[in-house]
Amino acid sequence: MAARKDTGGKPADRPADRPNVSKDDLLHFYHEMLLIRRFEEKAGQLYGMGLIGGFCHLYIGQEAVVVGLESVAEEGDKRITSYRDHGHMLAAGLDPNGVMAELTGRAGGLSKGKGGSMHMFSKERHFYGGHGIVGAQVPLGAGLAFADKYKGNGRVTFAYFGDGAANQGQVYETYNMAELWQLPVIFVIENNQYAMGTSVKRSTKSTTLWGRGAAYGIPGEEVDGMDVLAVRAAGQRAVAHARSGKGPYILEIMTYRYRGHSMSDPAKYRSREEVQKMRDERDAIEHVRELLLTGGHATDDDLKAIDREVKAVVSAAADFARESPEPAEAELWTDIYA
Ligand SMILES: Cc1ncc(C[n+]2csc(CCOP(=O)(O)OP(=O)(O)O)c2C)c(N)n1
Ligand SMILES: [Mg+2]
Repeated sequence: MAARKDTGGKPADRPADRPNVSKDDLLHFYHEMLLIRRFEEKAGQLYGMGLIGGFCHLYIGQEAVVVGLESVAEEGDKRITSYRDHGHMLAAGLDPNGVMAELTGRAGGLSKGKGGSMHMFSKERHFYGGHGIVGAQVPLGAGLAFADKYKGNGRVTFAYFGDGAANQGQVYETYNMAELWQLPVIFVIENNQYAMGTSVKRSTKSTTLWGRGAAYGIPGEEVDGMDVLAVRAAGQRAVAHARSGKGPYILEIMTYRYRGHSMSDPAKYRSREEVQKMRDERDAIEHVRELLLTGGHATDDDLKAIDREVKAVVSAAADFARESPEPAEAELWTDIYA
């Protein structure tokens, strides 16, 4: 059974010499992670102004997970995730304007303003949601992989879920079937240490979540989710396994969300110091920034130019989301089953 542990530590202590990472890769990671962070900060602001209604779960702090894994995905690979999905959509290449306008419930949104934060979808970019029921996307992800195996098209599916979801029965039924049928699916546990206000330690006796795959014959590993290079390296191993017909693989990616569970979370279950310590010592964007600067790959001015470009994209998305019209009344009767 494959098993590997990353050592973690402060950004400066982490190995900078991981294979297969070029200057362009580092610049790309920096850009993508920053785009997600600034987008989410803007979404938080629009929510505060009353322009976004309903639920809104921000991804700030977890950016390296999806950016690292998207860097090993190939065209046609699929992804499916929970309600904490804005970052996954941006990393999959969905238009920030369409994502932001969906948050504000406008006609220009990816689901025509009828889905909101948790319910977006893009067949073109192989993004299959956005799911509000905890864990529901896990068997659906195996179903996507089943279809690809049936077609023999060499595609893999990334099925993302949280540490809280990892205690659900349907996850283990899925593990069994996925290994039995050797489905090309990568189960990605985004272990951000909390399920709403419940810490993993309070909810879970055996906290090595990836290790549970052993009961089904599925290999896996724990990954430092605050290090995009570690995520990419683990992603390469997982994809090589799944794409070569060896079946599923589990990545338990240790990460952290800086904001509350959703916009309405007072976050009384953890201390300010705990959050601040992660921000100060483990921030994934800061890590890549350091690698770029200390490696001589970019100057402070280069990075400032990227910051400006990202801010302009996000600001344009917010303008688009405010100016896009409300959905027409006739839309009540489209995209429905009966
Ligand atoms: C079946 C089900 N039970 C409960 C909820 C309420 N709920 C929404 S999010 C959540 C916590 C899930 O935590 P985790 O899987 O760790 O994901 P995270 O929010 O940390 O990304 C709960 C209990 C739900 N949406 N669906
Ligand atoms: Mg969680």
